[in-house]
Amino acid sequence: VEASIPEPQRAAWSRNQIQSFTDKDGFEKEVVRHVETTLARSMFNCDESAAYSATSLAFRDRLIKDWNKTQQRQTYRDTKRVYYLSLEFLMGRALDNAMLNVGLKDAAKGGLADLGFRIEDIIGQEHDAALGNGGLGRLAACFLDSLASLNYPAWGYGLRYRYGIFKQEIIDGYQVEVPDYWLDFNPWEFPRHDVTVDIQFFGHVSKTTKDDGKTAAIWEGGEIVQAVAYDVPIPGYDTPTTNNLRLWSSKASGGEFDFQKFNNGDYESSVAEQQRAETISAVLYPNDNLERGKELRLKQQYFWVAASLYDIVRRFKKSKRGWNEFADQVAIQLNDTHPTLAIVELQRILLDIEGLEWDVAWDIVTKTFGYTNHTVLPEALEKWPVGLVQYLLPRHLQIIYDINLYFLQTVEKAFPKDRDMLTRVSIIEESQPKMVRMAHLAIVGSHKVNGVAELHSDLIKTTIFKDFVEVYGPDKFTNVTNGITPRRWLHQANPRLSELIASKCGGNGFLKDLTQLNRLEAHAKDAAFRREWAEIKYANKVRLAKHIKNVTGVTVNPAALFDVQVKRIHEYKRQQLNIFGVIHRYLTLKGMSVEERKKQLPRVSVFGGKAAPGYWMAKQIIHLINAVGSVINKDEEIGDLLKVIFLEDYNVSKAEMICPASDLSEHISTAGTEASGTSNMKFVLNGGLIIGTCDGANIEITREIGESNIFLFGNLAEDVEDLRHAHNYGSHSIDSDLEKVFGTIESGTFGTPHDFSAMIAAVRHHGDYYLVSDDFHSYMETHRLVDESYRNQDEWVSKCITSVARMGFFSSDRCINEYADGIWNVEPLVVQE
Ligand code: Z15
Repeated sequence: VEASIPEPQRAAWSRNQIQSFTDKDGFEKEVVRHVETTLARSMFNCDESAAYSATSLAFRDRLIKDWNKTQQRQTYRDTKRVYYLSLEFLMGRALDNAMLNVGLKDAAKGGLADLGFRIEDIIGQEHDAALGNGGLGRLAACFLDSLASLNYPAWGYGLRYRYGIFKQEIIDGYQVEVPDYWLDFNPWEFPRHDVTVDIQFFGHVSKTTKDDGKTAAIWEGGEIVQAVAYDVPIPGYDTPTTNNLRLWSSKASGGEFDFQKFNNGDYESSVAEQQRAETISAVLYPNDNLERGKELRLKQQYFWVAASLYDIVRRFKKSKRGWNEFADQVAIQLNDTHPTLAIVELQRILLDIEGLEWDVAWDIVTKTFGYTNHTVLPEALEKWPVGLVQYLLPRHLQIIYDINLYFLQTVEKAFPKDRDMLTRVSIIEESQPKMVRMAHLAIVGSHKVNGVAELHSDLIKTTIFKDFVEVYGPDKFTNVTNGITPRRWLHQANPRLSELIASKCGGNGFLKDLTQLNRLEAHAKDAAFRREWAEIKYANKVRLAKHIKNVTGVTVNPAALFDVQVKRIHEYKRQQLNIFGVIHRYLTLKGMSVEERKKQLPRVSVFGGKAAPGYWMAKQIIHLINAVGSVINKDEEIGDLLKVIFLEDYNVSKAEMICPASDLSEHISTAGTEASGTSNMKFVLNGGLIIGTCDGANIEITREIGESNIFLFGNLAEDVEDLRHAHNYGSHSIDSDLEKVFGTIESGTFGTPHDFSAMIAAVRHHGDYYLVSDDFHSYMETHRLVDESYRNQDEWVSKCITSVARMGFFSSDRCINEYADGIWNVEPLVVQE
């Protein structure tokens, strides 16, 4: 169809395209047009929801043009493209981001005001796109923003879950999960019913002899599920580049109904079959840093990977290049091991369908893939039972065995007679049942493996992947420290601070070159600047205080120190350490005279985060936080001196309100367990300080901003193993202050003590794996330092300004440029306007 339209005609059409709005009046006209035609409503009953829809549609129209042009440009120039495969994209809201990136937020603000709306209320109408669990999914979203903003030809590939991460409600202090049905009205996605891929499952493999006498494998039988593409435009900031995020949705192949069955009167089973197919993309697995080995999850992985690879190969073939150029045109990044089957699938395509020789194909495969590891926690490392893979993907299992065979042969040559080495590095774990180790497969099938912060990248080389460093040498392993997009996490989340920074940094250039923040450093000692800075922080705290009042009914004093820990609830992240610390603080206040109390600094401890629905201990932690809050918050003796808030349903849009309002945030994981952390960066960039352990990116943040600007405490990663050993085989004495906390819980102060006995037992009797007791004293001492430091507001605010000035390194732009240089070998596609 495309080719049959003569070029002059096409050129004429593109010249005559309707021009998008460029100002307030143009915007208003578009809103009215969309309300009255697209939405078929009258302006007389245009409510906030309709205004949101129409505003989104107006901006969407603008994006579509840039998006089309970007795709045309990338096709025409045909340079190397990056494909970012991620099972999660935690995008949050799109409208505000689109307005800022396109640069017409002020026009929209004025236009909406004319129509009687406040822009914040309209932005607030949007439902978060929450197709992710936490850090890993949000990192993918930040990467898409940077890829587009830096003009890289890049695609994201993911799954279009009908249900994203569940909504969390807190009922009687307990987490209750509610389904997140988010697709009701989503102007940001475009169904591509013409872009579909048939995906095969089950069946069997037979051998056939080809014309040249060689044998080839044929995978036949089984069932087919159809993948349908849904495209989401990803606008870059201050550039016309608008990339594509392609999400796959599953449906039964062969249309709406199986008419054969339908006509045979088997209506019900034909509908049932359709529903079974749709189940594949129905729901995001709500586990963060935990793999549960469910069959449907493996189906999701293959469905998404196979559809994406088909699409990538189809696009490559359009260029009419030879296979020897594939890896020069295509870089595929595996976000964790979830898409590792892509390695096997590409090898299958090249071998079985394109007829390449094994070695030729394998060379292409390994040059194409890069693998990012995000955790060393053993419970998060993916393994699939061999039997399950055999049943679901029989041909892939054969290929995995062959990959393993050739790999082990090379290992054997390098390490003759080292049986243990072979057992350790094998892709197949010889356990009962046998398992496919996805991380091993990902390493063997990629040319680079990276961790996400320096400590983490060192740890994977010395622990879980140690043997592979011996096999491949150290150069295959590298570090790319995570980053965040300053567009969303500063400019959008904290517009007033962004504006103040711009006034001292020579305009908005810092949003694209975050190192320009260093121009702020000179102003840290300027009293007037500090006042403006502090005033903005205070206003952000007032806003959060209002939200807290609205959703919990608790009044908090915005002048208090806001101490925030928001992230997934996990024992390794140690929210239990925080709440034990809060109880200790409460006991200390209760033990004081009225006079003494008056001298104390008021605090608000804010918690937020979801527990995986099956993670019982994490749910107990949430319960304890709420139980403690409900006692302390109504203790009149304590009043403003201490409040404990659990904010329900923490998500991206709430993070955008919370980060700018924090004075102190907690990043207190057991050393060596948090691969990087990224909210630590968000909080510092918004002018808050950190209390944290020497873990993940905290270490590099400290190096950048200076030791005097961060509150570090606790044992080091290198000591963790010995401490754990001592707990289990030596004597294990619990910190005496922590014992007092336990005693208070056990006395029933916060409700039925039995509810919390498992949390206490984990420390006292079950080896205290996360070193809560070992770090408790140093944690409390460090909190005392925080109080002392906060009393000197001039010094505190200069610390905050200095820290922000030194945060340039943590932009996801820097991070993406490192991937582009060191792993993908791709260049930006310069846009000539
Ligand atoms: C996840 O959110 C992370 C790692 C994982 O293995 C899974 Cl399954 C989910 C997080 C890390 O815990 C966090 O430290 C890191 O900052 C983030 O990925 C992005 O790299």
